[in-house]
Amino acid sequence: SSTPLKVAVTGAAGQIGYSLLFRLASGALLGADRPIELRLLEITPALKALEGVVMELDDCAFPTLAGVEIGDDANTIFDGVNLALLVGARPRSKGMERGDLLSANGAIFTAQGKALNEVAADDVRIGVTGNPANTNALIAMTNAPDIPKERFSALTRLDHNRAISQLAAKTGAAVTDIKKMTIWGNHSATQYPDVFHAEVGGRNAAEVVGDQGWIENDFIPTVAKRGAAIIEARGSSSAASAASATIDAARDWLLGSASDDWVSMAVASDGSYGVPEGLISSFPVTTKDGSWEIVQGLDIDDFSRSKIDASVAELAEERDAVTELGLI
Ligand code: NAX
Repeated sequence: SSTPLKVAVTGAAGQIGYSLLFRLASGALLGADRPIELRLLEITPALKALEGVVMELDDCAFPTLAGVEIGDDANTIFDGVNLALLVGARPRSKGMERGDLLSANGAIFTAQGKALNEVAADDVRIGVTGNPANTNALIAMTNAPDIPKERFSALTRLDHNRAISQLAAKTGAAVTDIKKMTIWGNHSATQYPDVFHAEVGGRNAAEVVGDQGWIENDFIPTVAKRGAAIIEARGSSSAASAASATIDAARDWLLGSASDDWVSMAVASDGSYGVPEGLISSFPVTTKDGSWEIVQGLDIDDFSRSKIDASVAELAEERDAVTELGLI
């Protein structure tokens, strides 16, 4: 169809926004034949900087960019959007307690959930990148009662891509030879990147690696702490890779995952794999026509069970904290 897809991006003047908008506008989401219209939400003090970014978008003369609207009012910006990428969030500043961080983000994601509920298109899909992503998605979902719960997801695709990259480097395989990677749980240091169901060139990845020590002491912590390593090296948090993963996740959600593979998405649990219903937790999912399904029937051994349980326990704690704060 040549009707532009209306895509909202929040935090559009931020670091991730600076990579994300240009990729979206150049056709990385839906290809060169489908125009998109960008709806960019920022806080008032960042609108001037955002105007500069829009000048640069104009200067790219992207054939697939059908229009750009910017503003600081969610009800205006989210009006009729088909896809909302919620990237903007309140970062943890020095001396900020966990509860303060959850309240600050709670204010953002309750308001944005309500606005989406009011004005988004009937087919809207919402992807949350801003941290704490899983719990922010839970807050937005709970504050948007008229939007089906399965339309909300939080981003663990960056973790998924990091895990593929690490496994490819270890085994000497190409990233395209790695299939069925899974991130379980929270997008945090407790996440569990699972190679036991992954494949390298069609063979079981754990068997190809043949080194439980590497999996436990190298692979898992490297993937889980990659964000911190990037900050240490670059002086700022991952941005281009986060933007790329945000697009990968949205593209696969809308257009479907490959038939011989799955992807990781944090979605509302239906109780699968013992994850309490309603928590936004990362699972292996297949996607098709804008819907996702949790991959069923995977054997979870004791090692994986304890890792999944630990991350899910953290999600339950975050949910309890935002419940106590009255945000959900
Ligand atoms: P920046 O601080 O560069 O940009 C955030 C932008 O959001 C700012 O321009 C700010 O003005 C805006 N903003 C704040 N409140 C807003 C509101 N109520 N409405 C609209 N805009 C608002 O951060 P950046 O590096 O772009 O990261 C954005 C978020 O992504 C952070 O929460 C970060 O922690 C998170 N990340 C999530 C990742 C993931 O894999 N899920 C990985 C990368 C990143 O760390």
